Amino acid sequence: MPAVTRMNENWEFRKEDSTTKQWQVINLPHTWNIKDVMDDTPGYFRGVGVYKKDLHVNKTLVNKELFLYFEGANQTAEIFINGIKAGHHIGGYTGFSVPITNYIKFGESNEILVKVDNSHSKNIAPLSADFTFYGGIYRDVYLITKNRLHFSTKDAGSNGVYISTPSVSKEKASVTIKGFIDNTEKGNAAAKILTTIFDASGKKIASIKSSIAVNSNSQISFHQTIPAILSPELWSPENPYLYKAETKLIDRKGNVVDIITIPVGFRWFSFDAAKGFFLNGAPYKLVGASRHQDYKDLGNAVPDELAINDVKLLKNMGANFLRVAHYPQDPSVLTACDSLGLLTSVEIPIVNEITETDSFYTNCENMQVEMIRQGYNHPSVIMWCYMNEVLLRPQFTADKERQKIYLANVKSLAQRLENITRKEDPYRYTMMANHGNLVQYKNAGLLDIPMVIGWNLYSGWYGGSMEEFPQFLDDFHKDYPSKPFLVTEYGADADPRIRSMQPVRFDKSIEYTTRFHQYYFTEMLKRPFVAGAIVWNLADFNSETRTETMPHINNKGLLQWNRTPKDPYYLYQAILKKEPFIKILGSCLSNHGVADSTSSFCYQPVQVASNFDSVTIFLNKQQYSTLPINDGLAEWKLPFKNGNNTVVAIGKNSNKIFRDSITTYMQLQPHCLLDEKLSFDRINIMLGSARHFTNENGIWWQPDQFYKTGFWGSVGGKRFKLENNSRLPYGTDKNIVGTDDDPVYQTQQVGIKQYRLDVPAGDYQLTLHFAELLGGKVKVPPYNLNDNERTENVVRRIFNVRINGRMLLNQFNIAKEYGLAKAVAKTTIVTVNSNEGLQIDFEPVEGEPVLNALQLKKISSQLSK
Ligand code: GCB
Ligand code: CA
Repeated sequence: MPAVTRMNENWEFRKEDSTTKQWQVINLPHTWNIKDVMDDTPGYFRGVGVYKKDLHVNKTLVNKELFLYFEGANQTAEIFINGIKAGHHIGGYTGFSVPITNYIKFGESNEILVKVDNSHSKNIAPLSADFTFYGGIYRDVYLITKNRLHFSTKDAGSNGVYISTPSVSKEKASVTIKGFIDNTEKGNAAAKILTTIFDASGKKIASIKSSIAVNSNSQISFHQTIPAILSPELWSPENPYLYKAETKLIDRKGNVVDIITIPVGFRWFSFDAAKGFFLNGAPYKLVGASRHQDYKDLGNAVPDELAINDVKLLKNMGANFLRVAHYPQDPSVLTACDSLGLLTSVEIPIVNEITETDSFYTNCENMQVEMIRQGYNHPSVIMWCYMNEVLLRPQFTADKERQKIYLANVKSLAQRLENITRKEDPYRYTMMANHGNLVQYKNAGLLDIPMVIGWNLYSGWYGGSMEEFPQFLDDFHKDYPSKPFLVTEYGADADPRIRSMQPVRFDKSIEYTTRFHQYYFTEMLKRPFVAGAIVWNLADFNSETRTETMPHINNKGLLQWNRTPKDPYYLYQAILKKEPFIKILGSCLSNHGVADSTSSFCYQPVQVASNFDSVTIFLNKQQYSTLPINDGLAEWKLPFKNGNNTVVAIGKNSNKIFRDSITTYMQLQPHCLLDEKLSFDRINIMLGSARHFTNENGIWWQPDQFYKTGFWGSVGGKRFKLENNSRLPYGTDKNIVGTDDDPVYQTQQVGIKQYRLDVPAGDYQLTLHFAELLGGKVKVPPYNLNDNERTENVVRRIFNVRINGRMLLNQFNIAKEYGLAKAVAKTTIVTVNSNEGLQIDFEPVEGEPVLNALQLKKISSQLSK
């Protein structure tokens, strides 16, 4: 019998070029990029990493065939056994098997050495993308021991046996089994292949036996058909019923020499351009999300349990679809989709652009074949895909004639991949995902190639308005009435630390994003011709080149990078779940708020996501209104008091009451800082935005206001806004060096004259925060359609800052003293006398003064002295 042993433990690792030459003991999965993708220095190590391990091979195995199986190493790997090269692989996202028998010393210890290289290669996809190309052996490695007569391990990293269900109906289903057998014995072999189908309870329901003969040192293919399994129990996300096919290879003497077990799901499906997707004969809207494979603190080196947990989280959201994007992922993902019930699409990582070389094309074709053969046996897969937004960065923009050739090459590569896919797997659909430039894809002839079109649409996020989204859906359907399509991506960033009472496009607030999802999803539900609604993305993920509020992270996840749910996740649960659901949205309740003028209450918005018709809300045992739930949500404004507050939301249906409750400690800040009813001890203010920001340590920053006598706020100036930038509502998207609280520094008030805080007498610690936001070359991450780089003029800015008349900063020049986009904090102690308040004056010397943020903390009160 064959044996498969996981070989993750006790490897040694070092970077090839490292000066120390020190080996470090590690376990797989492993990546060398966990830290450097998160630091303030742009870029991350892309080069060669070397792994080695001693493998003792028992003498008893001398008549066996041994293979190493790598589930994934990014992005090329060379394997050496006892110093001799045994194999190599190109492409970071598919598995591969390396025959090692000929290099092994039996009964001894053998050195396995693997060189992995994640350098940029113009011949290997992806060339560029909005995600990080972490290097390493980042998935499991196995040692496979087989008999000399065995199901082939040479077939594109597959297990050598392929099951299809060419025709399925309620009445009956057929099963075909195909595969390859290798014989490395000295003599010819005669054998039997026995495939048995078991139902989920383990009952044998069908079987087929065939005889084969294989010459020495050769391979044969085989083919079996089980014509009819009657009244099959159908597979669907709602009922992921799996049969099991067990294919045995039995030698002349009757010994089982190899065995492959494959899950079988009986289902049929189709896409209809007018009516959308159909599963098992009924209309079925595909709803789900894409998943990237990385995880906080682990990079792409994620153990199977966490990958499987992602599938569970998606399933538990009420979804029925996973877009495995933008590359094939760990095999455990598709296995989990089969058994938990999620339909899937899988794609190879051709993203943004191609290279016009034969080796690029061949590598893409190989990836496509590996993806299909390795994923073939998963009933969850319904589509094989091959390009994502391939015209996002069309090369040769300055030379239109040359660009025509480039576009023709993109098209011919698409056609090659399409042809291969249809040949490899006639039972699934093909798809490619495009960004929202219809005309560009139409003119390039790309809309005619795949069977299904995916659209990645972001109006109302990167630019434009949300209303352009349904318009696009209608326009495309009108233009291409016979082309099935789905929305393969839509989403908006939600930085879990940012909230806003006045959410606007691209402010990264949770509130804007919740609204965005509600709107987009509702519009897709209204349109049967939209086959699917696939959120970008299930979880936040690393994209090293991104900066913005959380540098290096794309925050479009419904879950945070560590998989903590954000509000939009609950919104989907409310809309999709069949069982009663009611959830008070967490981010709406910050622990801080500004009291109203009576200083007794602070009115806070409270959102509840639910699938009840209406929900009644209680705060501190007092009942407030019952509101209808519209598209999954209702929102109240409730008066929170200082101290503990308990919110209860209640939904009723005919026979039962369902509730959710939360208790939150609210620290009310007085409306007027002089107010004695609520003691004031600190205030943290961000200028230049309408955001609230709570950092990792729970420090709450509130937005600025204009000063009025008796209160606090800024005098003069305006919010910093980048000129000619239609994407950012305010502030900069630059990474601010030296802080994790980037949003505190990314916005500012320009031309500020004064900051005044009417505070009681006492000693205070005052901190002023600055960063020079303008100047220098800015690399713009790949999603920006207009330019890859912008150059900002350096402004000359010199100013003085006085605190109650005393000079704190004389001739202050942030850029000169600290550099650009660097967090600068200036702290001082001030004594404020009665009826004096605190006044900070900004005096321009050259250019306009700025202030990014301010913190005031009471040290003592003079009254209590
Ligand atoms: C896209 C890309 C995806 C990006 C996403 C975004 O269209 O397909 O790779 O991450 O947009 O967040 O901008
Ligand atoms: Ca795995």
